[in-house]
Amino acid sequence: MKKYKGLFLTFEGPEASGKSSQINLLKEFFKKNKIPFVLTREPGGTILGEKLRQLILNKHIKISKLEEIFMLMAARSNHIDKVILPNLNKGKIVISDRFADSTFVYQGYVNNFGINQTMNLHKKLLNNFLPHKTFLFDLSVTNIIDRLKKRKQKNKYDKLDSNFHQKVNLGYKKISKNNRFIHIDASLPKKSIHLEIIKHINILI
Ligand code: ATM
Repeated sequence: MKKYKGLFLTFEGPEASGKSSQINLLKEFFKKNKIPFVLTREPGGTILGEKLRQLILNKHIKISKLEEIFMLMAARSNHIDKVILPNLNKGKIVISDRFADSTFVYQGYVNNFGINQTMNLHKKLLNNFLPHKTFLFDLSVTNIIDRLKKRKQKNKYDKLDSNFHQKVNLGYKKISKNNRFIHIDASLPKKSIHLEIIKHINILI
């Protein structure tokens, strides 16, 4: 990441872990402090990516595991070229709500494609392009399910199945054994999580 002027940060974690509300709080912080930033998400972030997102997350459309991975990687390739790299080259902070780690966990581990196999594809197809740092939101399965019960099911991965969430958590545990990851206790109050994230960002910029 050193070769880019900007900073690429991603937010990862299980469903209902509060990533999106923290990204919103961060947006206000960047605005207030006049820090140039771009917020984006995966799957999505570009016209092509958002169209693929609709297909990937649609409960009624049957796609195979391999097709899903190819669609995610196609969306990611477009996202990197059209949004992430241009903004990093302008010196901005790029924040993505999910990125490649989600594929390693959801497709590689949970859907059994294989973590290593998925990482190898990422290396070959996307030049192993990874974030500078990743905020990983840790939340217990009980808390995930409690929070999900309070909201409507949004997509095919948003389900109240404790085995599924357990596997997601285990997947994240397996891939996060290096210092790119900053673990966030997602059960803490919103405000203290926000302050913790800002503390890290102030060190990085
Ligand atoms: P968000 O709700 O955080 O936007 O995520 C949408 C879903 O996309 C998420 N599961 N849920 N709910 C995980 C899924 N996803 C993958 O399965 N693989 C990926 O590579 C990405 C980026 C997301």
